[in-house]
Amino acid sequence: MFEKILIANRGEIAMRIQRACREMGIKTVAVYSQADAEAKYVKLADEAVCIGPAPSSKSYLNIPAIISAAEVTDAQAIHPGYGFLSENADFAERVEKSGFTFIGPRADTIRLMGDKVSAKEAMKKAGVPCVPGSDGALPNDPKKIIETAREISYPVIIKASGGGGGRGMRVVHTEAALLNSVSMTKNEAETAFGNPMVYMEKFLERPRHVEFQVLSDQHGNSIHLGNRDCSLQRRHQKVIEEAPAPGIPSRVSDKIAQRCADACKKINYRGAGTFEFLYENGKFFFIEMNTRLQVEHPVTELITGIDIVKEQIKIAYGEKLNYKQRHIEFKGHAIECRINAEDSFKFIPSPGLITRFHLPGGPGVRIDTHAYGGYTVPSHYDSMIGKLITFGISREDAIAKMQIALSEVFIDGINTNLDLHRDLLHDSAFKDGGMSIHYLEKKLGMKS
Ligand code: MV4
Repeated sequence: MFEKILIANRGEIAMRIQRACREMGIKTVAVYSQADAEAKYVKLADEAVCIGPAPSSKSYLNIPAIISAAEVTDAQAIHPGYGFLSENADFAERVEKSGFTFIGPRADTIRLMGDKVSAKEAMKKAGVPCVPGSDGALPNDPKKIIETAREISYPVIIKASGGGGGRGMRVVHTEAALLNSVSMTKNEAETAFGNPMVYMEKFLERPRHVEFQVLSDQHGNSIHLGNRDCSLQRRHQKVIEEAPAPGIPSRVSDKIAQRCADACKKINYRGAGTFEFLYENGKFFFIEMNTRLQVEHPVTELITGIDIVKEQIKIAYGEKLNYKQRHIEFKGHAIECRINAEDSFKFIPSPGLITRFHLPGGPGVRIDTHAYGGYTVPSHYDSMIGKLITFGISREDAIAKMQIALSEVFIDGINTNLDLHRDLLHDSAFKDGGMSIHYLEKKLGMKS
């Protein structure tokens, strides 16, 4: 096994990856910006290297600084976590060219999935059901664009191939608006992603966001770990996730999950991955694939008992998966609340000193956080300061545990979104389960 891994990330996920390494007897190297010099994950690591000033462009996104840190500490592999460089194909390539193992898919796979047109094409070919839409990128010919939209039927959505995660999209309701929308989206895509390619899909009006977790080793074995419902979101930021997605017949979900695992085999995928789908009227439609560890991975860990980070490390080292699909058992229900340093209803970020900090506990309660009383939340990064995850034998049980856990949490000195979570855990639509991606924004009065 690797003797030493460098973790190219910060915050709760740096702590999470360290824990997996420690269990496996692997030494850890933390990298940190000047703003994170006093952070818990820096103190807990076996070694730590400062990689630059506070702005992430100069630190957590600084590829040469991170590779140098791996060189000076003799790390053998680099775990990128999520965000930052985790889906940067050039980073993965430079890591491997420098002689380190990138804990994630090969650079060409990251590149394939980063381009949404090629990702969709690859998945369609591999037998994964996709949203009906244009055959690849839209051509320049206005007649052909109009014809494609008529075939799909309105409303349609124009998406930038270089976008994803909600960036570079435009909904079109009428033919009168079509060509202008296409050219605006192209222009924005060129500016934002340096790639003007756009594609067209049928716009699904009230879908749920349901994703599937997969693991794929370097010996042709691929398994799925079931699904997660991530529909409760605001401005493309997930707020609460859960596994399994409530109310979806297991025969429908299992079939799609198996298609995802089979697709991994076909494209020779390596590592952990997530297939994102829209789910509407009982049907799944693939939209994007994420080639990284996701924030919400703990809900899957709790219902399967599998440590996804340890699996990532074993796969990267070249080990075979220890499980066949038939060994994966799904048990109970898990819910995750993302705790952010921001106002509960105005969503204004609230960095600063946490004066008092009390966490809940008890059976079925998991907390992934780097925060503590006396910690100062820096203003330079994402506002998420931790995740509260509960596991119960049923969804109702997981909800009850979350309600109790939320009633025990106490964070003073900064504003948090805990009151939003307290509200949502008593919301009758949430308790019923299966809300669409628009539910939270409607409830908050944002009119999507
Ligand atoms: C869609 C869609 C409706 N129809 N595609 C937004 C993020 C990106 N991953 C894809 N997104 C969407 N694609 C079709 N054909 C609606 C969304 C969407 C969305 C998707 C998942 C989670 C939250 C969302 C919020 C707004 C829109």
